[in-house]
Amino acid sequence: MKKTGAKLIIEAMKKEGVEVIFGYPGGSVIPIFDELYHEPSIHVVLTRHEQGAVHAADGYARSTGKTGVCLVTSGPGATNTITGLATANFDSVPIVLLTGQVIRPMIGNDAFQEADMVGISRPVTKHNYLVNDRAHLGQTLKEAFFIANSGRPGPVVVDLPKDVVNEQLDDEYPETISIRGYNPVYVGHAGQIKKIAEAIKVSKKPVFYIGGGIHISGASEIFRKVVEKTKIPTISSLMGIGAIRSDHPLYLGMVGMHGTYASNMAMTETDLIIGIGTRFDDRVTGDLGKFAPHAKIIHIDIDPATIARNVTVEIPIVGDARQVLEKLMPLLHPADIDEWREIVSGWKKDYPLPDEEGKEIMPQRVVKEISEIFPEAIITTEVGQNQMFAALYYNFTKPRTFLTSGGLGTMGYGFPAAIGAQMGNRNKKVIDIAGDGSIQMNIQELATAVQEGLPVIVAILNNGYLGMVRQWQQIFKNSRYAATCLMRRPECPFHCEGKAGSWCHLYTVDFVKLADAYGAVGMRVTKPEEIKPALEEAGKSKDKPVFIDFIIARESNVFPMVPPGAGINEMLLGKEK
Ligand SMILES: Cc1ncc(C[n+]2csc(CCOP(=O)(O)OP(=O)(O)O)c2C)c(N)n1
Repeated sequence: MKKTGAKLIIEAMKKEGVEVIFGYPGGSVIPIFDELYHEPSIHVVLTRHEQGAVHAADGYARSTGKTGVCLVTSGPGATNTITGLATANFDSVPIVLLTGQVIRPMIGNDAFQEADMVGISRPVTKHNYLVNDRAHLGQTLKEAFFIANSGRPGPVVVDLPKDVVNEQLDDEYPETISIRGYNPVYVGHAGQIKKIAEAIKVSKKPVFYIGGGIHISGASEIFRKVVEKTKIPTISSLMGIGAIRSDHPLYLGMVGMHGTYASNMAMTETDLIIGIGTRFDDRVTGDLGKFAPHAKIIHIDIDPATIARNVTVEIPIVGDARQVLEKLMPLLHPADIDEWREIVSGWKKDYPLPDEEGKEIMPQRVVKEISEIFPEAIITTEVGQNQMFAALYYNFTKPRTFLTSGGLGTMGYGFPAAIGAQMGNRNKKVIDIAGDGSIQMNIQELATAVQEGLPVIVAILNNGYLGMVRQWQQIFKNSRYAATCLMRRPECPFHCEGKAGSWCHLYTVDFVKLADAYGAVGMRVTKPEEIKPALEEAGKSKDKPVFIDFIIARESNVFPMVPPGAGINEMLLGKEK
């Protein structure tokens, strides 16, 4: 029987197991939304901005491992997704984005709401398609889902001209596919895997260094067994957080620009790095010339293009982290490294994370209380100090519970991602740890969360500044706070030098009223002793988002901090060290 392209798209969604689509309609996708109107098995979440839709699909995908799906219109709808695509691409998140396109005869004619989505999205997607033949639609969708969530996952765009969507054809969604030239390698080379075990045997100071690939491949369980067996100290990138319990005795914490003292020192002193599912990003390595000077590097990754891109690797292994670790496990023995373990434990004990207390609310304390009251929450973050405080001070115990924009560093990610995560995990607590700058980037999604009845908590660490940039200005620009004060008014002195004065308007967006205006719950917390009761109260909400506006110390900083261009062992440790 003949069916429209739109009908085939819905058939594809059902066969791919899609339960939720995040989207925003427009003229060129009306026929697809119309089909969804008739399809009760797929829930459509109407976000308030296309960027919100992609981040929500991203949060859904990161927290569940399933593919996030988005549907937006042509032109501005499509271009509004670019930041979300780039965010997902950097962090290897599977998303299928369907974009409307003008009818085929109009393509290239500057038609109303036309944008060359394939051209624009190419550098920020794993793959993209323009479907210019109705007969190719099913095959293309099948490929899109396969590519998005296989190998190194990533976002795939399918651009759909409206006439293709409307055209009728007698076809079915294909059951199988094969894509020429696309054959991700999952099983690592057995000989190379044996070499890992041999390298560990002779190493005196080995470390595991793990990244987001551990979550993606579902390797955290086997990885923990490997750690228990070998007793090798473990370091993670921002993306690897949660793969092993934050309070595990062998876990040294996050490495890099805001890494812990123990991780940064261990990475500098180690003689063997076993890197798994990680990119050796510049935020991790600091000055490459000073990075891990004594180390032999083993690099396991599913993406051959990632291996040895930034560092010199002696044992490269292309493969899926879980499969490689499963093969490695029987070859391993407890590492004979008592002395090394003592050294790293000493660093851990002697240089704990700074813990500031005072009359004002300290952000570290807010995150720690969140961790105590909601020990198994899914935490999303925005970008800035809030992100680093969350990474460092929340006690993560499970994989896929820390959702953060690592590679692109996208402000405005956390709140829509929390919405997506809550859609995929209705029984879990989802908390966005936010800055007062970032939260305003996608604050309109409050309406989405209210409409969907999602009890997401947004903990705003409100310092009245674009805090992370201000921290850099304080340290490297002699406290010249150019364009980072969110309270600045025309009557402020031209050079305020960062010193609060009589002219200071202690202005803040009234997040409480704003939450109220949207139909959510708003609270303001100004004293340390109010933190806990407020969080407990917020935890009681069952069907409404809660904004908690924590008015924190204006100039608190994240330490340790590695200055740009320095080696990661050359950390600034904060005031007291
Ligand atoms: C979309 C976007 N624009 C700009 C930046 C640069 N940036 C990084 S951190 C930061 C400050 C964030 O301020 P806020 O959200 O208030 O968080 P805080 O650092 O105070 O916790 C800025 C502007 C970014 N990462 N993303």
